[in-house]
Amino acid sequence: MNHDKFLEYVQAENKVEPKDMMPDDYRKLLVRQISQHAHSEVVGMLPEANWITRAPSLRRKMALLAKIQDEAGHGLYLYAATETLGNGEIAADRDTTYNDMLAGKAKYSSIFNYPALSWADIGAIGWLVDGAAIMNQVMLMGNSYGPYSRAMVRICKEESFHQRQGYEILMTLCRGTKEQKELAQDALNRFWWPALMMFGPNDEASPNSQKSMNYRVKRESNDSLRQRFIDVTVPQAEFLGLKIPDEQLKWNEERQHYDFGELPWDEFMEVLKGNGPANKKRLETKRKAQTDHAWVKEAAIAFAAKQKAEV
Ligand code: BYC
Repeated sequence: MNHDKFLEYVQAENKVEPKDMMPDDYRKLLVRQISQHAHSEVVGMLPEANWITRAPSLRRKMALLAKIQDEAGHGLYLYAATETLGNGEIAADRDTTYNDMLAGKAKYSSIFNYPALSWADIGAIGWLVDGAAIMNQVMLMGNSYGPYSRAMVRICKEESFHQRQGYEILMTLCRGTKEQKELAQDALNRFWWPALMMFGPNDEASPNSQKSMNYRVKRESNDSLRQRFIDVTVPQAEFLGLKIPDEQLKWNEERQHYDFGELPWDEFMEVLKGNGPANKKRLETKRKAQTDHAWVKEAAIAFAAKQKAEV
């Protein structure tokens, strides 16, 4: 299949499977995006793991543990989907992609470079971070690469539970004492803009969008998903009785959308360069785990080899 035929094939809503012919730039685009998505899932476990021992009740602790385990599972499906793309010339094995992340060469979502400072942040992460992730991932369920698209279906179901557990934490805090409501407002103040930046740069500053749209990997633009997220989230904040920290936020009757202020793009660029509040800590933690827990991997490989020999 030549390049034009391939484009026609994906644009007619057909799925591409691992053994199908595909152009190299399609393969590379997917390796980049799916592996970065996987890195986001496993780095994203860190801010929340920080609160497992301090969850305010057994029920909250169990829900948080289950959520964090789900994120590890999402990482696993996504690394596995990435691995289906390796072809001898383009490396997609887990060691290569993971080491690129540890070396700071591959990105993970900017949002995970912000710390979780209070219990209310765990609520804000579920509500806003998982909420933004679902908005993006529902769109990705329709992407043209079969294994990625199928992984998204399952991930979205689990993310929906994550979003609700976060919103429920905030509902409880907002119905509690004045101090508890202040904690919730403070979490919203700190997580609002970083959550909006999860959708990536504005469309005119997004170098990968055009190709990704042509190949039907991205189905909607960064700005259109961001707008939809704002439109659904503002009423949720109002229901909680919280104020979104944007003086320019206003319903626009003509557009039938909320208008909103300029995002702090300088901060976004700094976070992407590795200078966010927690970038160094996140990578150090993952590098240390790689060394300290190398024995787990070695033991698993030895066990698998022993089982194979016994068959
Ligand atoms: N952070 O041309 P653009 C979760 C990069 S985790 C960092 O628009 P694209 C969860 C972008 O990679 C779910 N980097 O790119 C887990 C590109 O650089 P490279 C996370 C960003 O790919 C635990 C450059 O900027 N979701 O739910 O067309 C606990 C230019 O951007 C960001 C995903 O990973 C960012 N925010 O569009 C709780 C979704 N934005 O790669 C929750 C999968 C942009 O050329 N990814 N960049 O060096 C995507 O959908 C797309 O890659 C993006 C960006 C929409 C993020």
